[in-house]
Amino acid sequence: MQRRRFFTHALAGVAGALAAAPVARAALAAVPEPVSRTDPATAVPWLPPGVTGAGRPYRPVVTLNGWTLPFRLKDGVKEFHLVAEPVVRELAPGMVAHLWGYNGASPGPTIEVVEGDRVRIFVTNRLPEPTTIHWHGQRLPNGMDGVGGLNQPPIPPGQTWVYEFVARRPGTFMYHPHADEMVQMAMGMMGLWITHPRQPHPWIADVERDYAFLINAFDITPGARTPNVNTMLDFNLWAWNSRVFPGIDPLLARLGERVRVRIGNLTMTNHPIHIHGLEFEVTGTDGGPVRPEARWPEVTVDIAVGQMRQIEFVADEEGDWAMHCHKSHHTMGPMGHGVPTLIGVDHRGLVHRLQRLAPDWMAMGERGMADMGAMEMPLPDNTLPMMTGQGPYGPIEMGGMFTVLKVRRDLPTGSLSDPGWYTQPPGSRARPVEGQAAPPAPHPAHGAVEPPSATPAAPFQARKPQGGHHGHSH
Ligand SMILES: [Cu+2]
Repeated sequence: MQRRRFFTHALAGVAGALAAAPVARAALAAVPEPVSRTDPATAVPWLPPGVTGAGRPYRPVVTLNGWTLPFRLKDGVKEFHLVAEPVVRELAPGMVAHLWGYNGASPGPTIEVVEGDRVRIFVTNRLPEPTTIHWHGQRLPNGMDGVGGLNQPPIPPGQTWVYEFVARRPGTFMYHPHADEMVQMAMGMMGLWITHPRQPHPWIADVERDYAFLINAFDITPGARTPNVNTMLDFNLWAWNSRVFPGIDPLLARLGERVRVRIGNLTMTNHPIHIHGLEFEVTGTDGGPVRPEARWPEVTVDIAVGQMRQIEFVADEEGDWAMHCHKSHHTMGPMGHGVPTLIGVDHRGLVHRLQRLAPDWMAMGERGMADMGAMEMPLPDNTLPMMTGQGPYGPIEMGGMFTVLKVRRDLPTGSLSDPGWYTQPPGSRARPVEGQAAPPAPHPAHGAVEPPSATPAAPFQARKPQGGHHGHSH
């Protein structure tokens, strides 16, 4: 199979070859040449150049840490080519995962069309087992719905099949396999589908920024690269578009811009997505746009398994605003489930005895886990820390489903280049109060506070740090 690298800064070249050059060889072939991209950076969105045969012009969606699949226009039909295949995905700097995806990446590229478009999607199966694609949320003929065994036989390895239907209603949708589904989704097979309205729609606002991502999760044993595909609930990597903090790009908006964020959940649990600093409304779901009189303000939206939520806000407050899943273990990197709670447990005698044998040993977790965000713990290769990320004022102590919404007065229109950290106006940041030092809380081991009930039987936890952290032990 021929591969074409998808250069984000040479979009016109790719687009020209695929969409606007009817005499090009690719345009005459029975199946469009697949386009592949492995770079995990957010791509400048792809806009079809001069396509008038189908659909009105639209403002393209920005796929967070992803990209949009170019199409070829053939006799008024938008033709796409998806290749289901093994991929190597960087989840964040320092960790790659061996996943399955589409066209070089997990998730696969975003498909973006206009209401009323006739769409033809070629699907080549380069996996070692059969697959299908289900077009979640679409109105389509039953034989195009992609449930293996029910709507079609599964696509055997090595074959290319074709789906064809009209994108009948505007909205936010997704695609994923409906064959060996638990395995194939646990391996990262999924993608977004955006259908823009053909006419100005009373319930669909024009926005200056339109972001989209899928929530997904993996269970990868620290040190390993391939997900455990039989895991049902105990996932340890909580991702947006197969990226985890600090690998998730920030969402950018200029002060006063109207912003839409489209989020779909293909994990096995719900995710309450929370944005700091402003309020939003849910303006649509995978069932369609929400009538304006049926909306209410929120700062957190719970997205259940298999749901999509489209939220909108006006970015009218400057700053760096946290945006994250509100389940606190979903904003952490991989951790062992066997770590006991040690807050309030006095390790001093034990640490002294251990240190006579090994001077570097230290106790961990006695005062909470925040130390872990600051120290460089020795980790297995290809493993991310539990808590990480440096902000302008120190460690952010996050991982997993966390990023930053950056609202700036001077951001250029449509710019996707990170403006750096926000400069707070003088005197507008929380500050210490002089001369008000509080005495430390009494140590619970000396009787002031009940230790957590789970701790008496818990084994002692110790980690050998790299140099320079001796001050943490007693
Ligand atoms: Cu979550």
